[in-house]
Amino acid sequence: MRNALLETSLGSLALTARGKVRDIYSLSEDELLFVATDRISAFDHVLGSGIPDKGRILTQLSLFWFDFLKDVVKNHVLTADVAQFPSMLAPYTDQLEGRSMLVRRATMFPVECVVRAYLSGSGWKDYQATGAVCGIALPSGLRESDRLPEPIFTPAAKINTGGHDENISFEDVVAAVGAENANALRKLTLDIFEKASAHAESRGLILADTKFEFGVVDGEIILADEVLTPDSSRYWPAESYSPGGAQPSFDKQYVRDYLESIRWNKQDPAPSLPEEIIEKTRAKYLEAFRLITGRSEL
Ligand code: Q0N
Repeated sequence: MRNALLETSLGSLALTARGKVRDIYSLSEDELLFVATDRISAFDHVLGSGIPDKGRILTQLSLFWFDFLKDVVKNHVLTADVAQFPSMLAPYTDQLEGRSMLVRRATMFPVECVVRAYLSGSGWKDYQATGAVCGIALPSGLRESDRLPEPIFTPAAKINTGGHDENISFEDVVAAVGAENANALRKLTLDIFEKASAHAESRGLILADTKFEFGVVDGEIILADEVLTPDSSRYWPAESYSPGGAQPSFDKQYVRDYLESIRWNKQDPAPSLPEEIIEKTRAKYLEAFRLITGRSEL
């Protein structure tokens, strides 16, 4: 049985942030080390088991998309080649290889830049309650998972670890970052989405929605965080798309179905997963990687 990396430990390096899945270390005033572990979350909890290679798969997917999008927007990646990392990281090569990126430290905007082309998740909830998403009025009579007339910018405010992000209006973004930045973030988000979703579609995948995070370096807005991974996006196989209800999760459906089957109460401690669920889920992440990148090897 393969093993999953659940937690990094890089000696005396300072952990800047630990997300549900990613660990970020401070290297210098200008540089961070971004490490994707094999942790997996479901129903807002990190589970007791990891998915072997998930961090590598998601890092390689992010790198594919950063490169694919580089003519539209600059990004925070300096290098993902461990051999080019500062020599103090050399002892940790086994933990870092394939799953880490040396990135530029940016001043992050306190906004999650979400774009939705289909009505799902919190967008569907808001629409049912108000007929709008983030203050954007939508046609009446839409069903869950329906395609929207056009992709819409539906920003969210970060709520610290745990808890869902809160959908906010464009005016709230203006209040937080100023009108010029708000307009730039909306345009970048929609432009990136248009290019990425055309590629996904050409590979038989619907990109229903995704979330970007941007920051500023030297006065310029750059794309940061992870991009267009199954953790930050909803990908649906075009072939089985069927609006009028929730679509199965491309990557986590085996996990969700298992957790429902054991009637976990969705409180900590989150359960571990049986080997079969881990293997099937790993295969889904690899399938997403293959479909999107056209490559069969990490
Ligand atoms: C940064 N986050 C939130 C872990 C990641 N390039 C950067 N410069 C400065 N800060 C950040 C980045 C980036 N990327 C971003 N924290 C620090 C993203 N979290 C979400 C949870 O998982």
